[in-house]
Amino acid sequence: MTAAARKVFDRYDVDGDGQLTAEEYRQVVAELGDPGVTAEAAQDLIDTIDSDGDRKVSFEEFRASMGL
Ligand SMILES: [Ca+2]
Ligand SMILES: [Ca+2]
Repeated sequence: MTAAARKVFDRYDVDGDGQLTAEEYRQVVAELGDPGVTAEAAQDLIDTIDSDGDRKVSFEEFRASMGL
């Protein structure tokens, strides 16, 4: 399951720095066909998953959000 989570994470981590930002999330969702996500909505989602308060999502935080 960790490998599957890694795959999803890597897809969203566009610049490959190991952190998901709201901007990267928006970019991927737009590519998937929904350009209507606002910066605010994207940041809200990131903040929901973010547990250390840096407003970005690390792989550990991402995995924890999936219950893994
Ligand atoms: Ca990144
Ligand atoms: Ca974080």
